[in-house]
Amino acid sequence: MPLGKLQEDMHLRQSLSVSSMEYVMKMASRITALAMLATILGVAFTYAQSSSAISIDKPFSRATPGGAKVAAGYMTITNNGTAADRLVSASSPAAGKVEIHEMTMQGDVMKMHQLSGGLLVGAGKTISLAPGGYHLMLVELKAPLKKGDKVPVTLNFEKAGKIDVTLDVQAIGAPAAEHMHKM
Ligand SMILES: [Cu+2]
Repeated sequence: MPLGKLQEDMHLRQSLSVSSMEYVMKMASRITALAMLATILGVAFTYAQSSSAISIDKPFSRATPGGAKVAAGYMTITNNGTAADRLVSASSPAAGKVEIHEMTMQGDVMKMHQLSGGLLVGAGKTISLAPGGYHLMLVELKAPLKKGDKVPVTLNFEKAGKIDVTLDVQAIGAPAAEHMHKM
């Protein structure tokens, strides 16, 4: 309430001979209402912040050899929240689509498959997307990736929502697993 209005209100009440005690009570209830409103806003603010429980570290990719239409995206995903979250999808203007993959050893052979249900990140857990394991797969690359390129990717989490990251493109040179991406 504007101060001017308060003063006017006070003046009016005094002129009407309302007991000062009643006036104090009325003001106290207004202040209580304001305090409650502040608390509600505070809770809403905290809730909004908790949607950023996910943090992403060191997102990177590697330069693609000539003609390759796919590239992998790596990063570390940490869930600082108290509830599990799930990376459900991703997209990038640099690729036709971005899939979430896992690479596993089957005997002597590295195989990868798409995680159609997304990638679960438990409360308080850190998951590494790294060569030889989980990774994003940028499919239908619009142009080859060169060392030094910055590739924007939007991650879409079930709870945290959309998080934009930038893949730092490093040199070709690659851990053994990398060439298996040529599908
Ligand atoms: Cu893959």
